[in-house]
Amino acid sequence: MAPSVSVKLGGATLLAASALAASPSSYGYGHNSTTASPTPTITSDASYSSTTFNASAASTYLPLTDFSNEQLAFLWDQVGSISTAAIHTTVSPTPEPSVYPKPGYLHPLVPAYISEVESAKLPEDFLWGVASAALQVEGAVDAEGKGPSVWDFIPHRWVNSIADNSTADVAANQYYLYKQDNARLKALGIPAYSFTISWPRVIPFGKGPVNERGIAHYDDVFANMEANGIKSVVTLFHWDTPLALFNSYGAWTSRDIVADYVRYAKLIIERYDKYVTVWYTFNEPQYCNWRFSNYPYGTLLPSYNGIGNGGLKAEFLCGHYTLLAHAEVYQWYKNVYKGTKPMSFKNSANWILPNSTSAADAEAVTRVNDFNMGWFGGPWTDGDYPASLRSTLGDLLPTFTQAEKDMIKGSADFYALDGYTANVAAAPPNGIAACAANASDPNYPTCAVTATTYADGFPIGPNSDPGATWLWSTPGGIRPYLSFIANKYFPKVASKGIVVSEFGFSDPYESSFDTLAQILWDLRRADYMQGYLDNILAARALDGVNITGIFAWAIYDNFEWNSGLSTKFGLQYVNLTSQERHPKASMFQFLNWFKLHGLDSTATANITAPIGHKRM
Ligand code: PNW
Repeated sequence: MAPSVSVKLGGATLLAASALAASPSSYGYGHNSTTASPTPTITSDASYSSTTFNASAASTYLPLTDFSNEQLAFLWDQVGSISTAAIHTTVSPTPEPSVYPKPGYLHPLVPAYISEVESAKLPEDFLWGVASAALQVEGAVDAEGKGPSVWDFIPHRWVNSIADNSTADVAANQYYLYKQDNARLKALGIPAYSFTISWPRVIPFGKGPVNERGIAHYDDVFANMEANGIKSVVTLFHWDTPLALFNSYGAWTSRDIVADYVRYAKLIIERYDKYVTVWYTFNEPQYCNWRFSNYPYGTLLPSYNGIGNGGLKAEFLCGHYTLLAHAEVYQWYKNVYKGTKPMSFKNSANWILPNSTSAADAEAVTRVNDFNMGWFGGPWTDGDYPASLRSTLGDLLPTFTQAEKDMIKGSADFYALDGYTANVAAAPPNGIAACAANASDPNYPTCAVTATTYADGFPIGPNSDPGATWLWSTPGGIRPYLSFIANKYFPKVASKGIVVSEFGFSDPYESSFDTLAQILWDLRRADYMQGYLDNILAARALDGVNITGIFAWAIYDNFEWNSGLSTKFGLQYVNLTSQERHPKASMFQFLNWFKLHGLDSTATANITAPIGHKRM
């Protein structure tokens, strides 16, 4: 549920819209009162001109033409004061241990879930590794000329919006520790790292000049990845929209974002394509309803483009511009730049089970799929939105021209699924048709009720941390889901391939453990890893789904958006004081699985731990 919005005083925080709306009449200018005030005489000095000010009438642009240091300082003042890490220069790596502390036979790793795939092997070109996102791991948020993103602003200015009141100011400090992190990946034998570039680090205002120091940083990151022999899987945008673009035109609710994003994307692709194995334009545009756009519009940030406080209008405008921005980059990359690396975007979607055998619940399942996967399914279908979205949303859903549909259609080389969990869906009590016809129905527009318990009330799997109430461990869901996507929902994707681009787990109350020993044996995450990996392999080896890659979330503990630093997803623990990283049992579960099913390597030999009943 979205936290309520309140305004923190101080800094250059924009005034609440309600306060702005009240100001004109209190000064006697520009109101519509029938008892008209006399025309004000401001001054007898003719060099003054006067106008009728009315901030609540602001509807579109705050021109963004000033790219000065002063304007950058103004943006950071809008965010507030930033914490700096004790380590704030790039650290040279120290040698990694030759063997890491790991689980022993008294509690071996979780045994295999699916015996039929115990000897199945992955092909040589199978791509696998761990994942992160810039905002969640980098820290150093105002260092070396970076501009603020909306995700720097939110923790500082939106009171109580982050469960533990933490910020991403320092996080795992990857900005300064990447050399050690890459040395660790290499030593563990992890062949690829899926990470993201911070747009406001490279272009501090989102548009306008490029920040040389930001570019120099990523130059080093890519060079260091290459030196360590780790493949770079790169996402261009993972929700950290430059704050200046919110101030200027409402970010993802304006078509202007398309040109600004495309310009940024081209810069990064032209500079780093030679290093990159796979490109993702966007992370999970499904969260256009939340992380992209359900920001404090009209309160902490201006409300442009007639979107009021956000809501459905913002959500579907955001999705629309995201699809256009993605497709434009894709077509440019393939047809103009002649890029050869696979390109797609990452989708957040889950396996949906019907709550009963009724036709209404089956339709509820279809609607959930349409409003998640189908909304962004144009690249794998006809370039347009599903009919169910069009008929339900009407004018709330923007329309594509035929040329735009043609641009979107086919604009992805494979499907990328961030598939973490599952859900049970039921038709709403008043029926789907009544809900779909009524925009004020509480279940509108999906018109399905989703749950994490079966009809009998039993949970669909073990729960995760209270900071991730949406996440339940459901390894049995990923296998049929992958078949469903390949064979039924997006059949055109079947030959192109599916990458499981994120999956991961947050053990309950992990942040309450106060010794390293308690933290390191993360049984639920280890079990989740084994269960998901076996089921993904079964989809590939037994069901014939063309799975071409697997990435675990996350490389280490990080800033989990509105849940802050206390909801942990890491395969490595991060000591937030010393910034040391320690592989958890789940990391060994993950690595041993690839040792068994993937290519053997000397590095992975160092991490072998006993599995189940088999003594090593
Ligand atoms: C992903 N769901 O988000 C994001 O890409 C990461 O940034 C994030 O840290 C990670 O998952 C863990 O939350 C998701 O409701 C958010 O199914 C929600 C869902 C899935 C993924």
